Amino acid sequence: MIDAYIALGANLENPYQQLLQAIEHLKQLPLSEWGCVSPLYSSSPMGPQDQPDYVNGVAYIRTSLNPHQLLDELQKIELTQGRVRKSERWGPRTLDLDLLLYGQQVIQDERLIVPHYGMKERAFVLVPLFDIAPALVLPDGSAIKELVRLCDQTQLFRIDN
Ligand code: A4P
Ligand code: MG
Repeated sequence: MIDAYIALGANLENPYQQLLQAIEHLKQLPLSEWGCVSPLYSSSPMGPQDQPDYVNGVAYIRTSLNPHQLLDELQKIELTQGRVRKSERWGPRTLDLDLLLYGQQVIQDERLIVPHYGMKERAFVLVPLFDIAPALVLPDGSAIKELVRLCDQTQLFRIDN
């Protein structure tokens, strides 16, 4: 079993409920054991500003799925929850599930970049990841604790849950 961390994000059609529903789906992943989910946060949009605020969080699972099988499952959940892929980069979505970390593996192919390419700069990923894995070190040696200290958290608000 491999430790995997998954980022959850949504900003359409009751994003808070979208995340709760996604968590229920993640608990049902085949060949996997549910770990936990971070507190959820509200964050202002990165990218185009003419879209609603996001709800973000990070989930931890243990899995025997290989990384591409896991990505397939995450994309199935996105589609179940009404995700329509549009061409606009960083545009609004009902649910985005990104594979942040798959053990200490580094993956770079046409379908998958792991660790996720944006995670080291995004407070809405780093802060919830730190909440559930404060001692985590990325494959490149950077400590989550240090990345959190450096990131801009001014647009991030914890939702009581
Ligand atoms: N892909 C490659 N690596 C991965 C990975 N580690 N995890 C490929 C998941 N997918 C990965 O993804 C496009 C393709 O990326 C997939 O088919 C997969 O093969 P997508 O979900 O269709 O596209 P996307 O998510 O719109 O693109 P992108 O560039 O990944 O968007 P981001 O970077 O996820 O940004 N603001 C706030 N506050 N909070 C947010 O959560 N999210 C975004 C989306 C923009 N602004 C945001 C937030
Ligand atoms: Mg995505």
